Amino acid sequence: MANSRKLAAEPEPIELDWAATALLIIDMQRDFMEPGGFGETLGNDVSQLARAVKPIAAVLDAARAAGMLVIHTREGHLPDLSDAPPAKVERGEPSLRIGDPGPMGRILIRGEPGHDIIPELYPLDSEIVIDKPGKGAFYATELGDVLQRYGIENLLVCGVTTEVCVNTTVREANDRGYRCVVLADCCASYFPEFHEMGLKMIKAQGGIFGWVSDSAAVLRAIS
Ligand code: C5J
Repeated sequence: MANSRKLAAEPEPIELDWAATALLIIDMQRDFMEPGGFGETLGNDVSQLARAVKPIAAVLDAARAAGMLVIHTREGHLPDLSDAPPAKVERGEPSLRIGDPGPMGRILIRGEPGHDIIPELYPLDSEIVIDKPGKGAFYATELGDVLQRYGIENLLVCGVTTEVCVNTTVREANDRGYRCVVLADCCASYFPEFHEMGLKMIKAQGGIFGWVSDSAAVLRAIS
């Protein structure tokens, strides 16, 4: 992997020090991706998210081959729900609420099958997995400490959903000084129009929250 090579991106190409860059894969969990999980209980069509899996797998393979730091996140709560605010648990009219038993175990609870990452993108033992109770990956987690420990300055961000956990994490990261490059085809939303808007919000105004690129550009740059 070249130490620093320009990555095609919007609003403009960006030069990254790859040794200071991590791949951050947000919430590619069965609870969001598969029927019977949290996403579907909220009334969403989970098939909308499948399109991101192959592009993420390609970037993940390349990142592993290049020796890049890989971090996976999972949204979920402790079995006693002590980290789940009532305002989150009680919201809306889901068919099953957070903590209720469902076909993949208790909805959005750590340790349950539905909370785990989909097999296609399963973390290696050597990779970092951050469990987060919120939408942003920095809130109430060790992510900030991990990035500092590894000398990370730049994040390639993938995952679901574009406008919720991806956008929230990018905004948190941007405020903490990280350069975030969101990979458009490696993200997805239950609402295609929110996906498009979520990406536009990141790269608007000269890249107010970061940059938007794609899997092909990353493969060209790091392979
Ligand atoms: C949501 C997420 N959509 N990972 N979580 O509730 O985006």
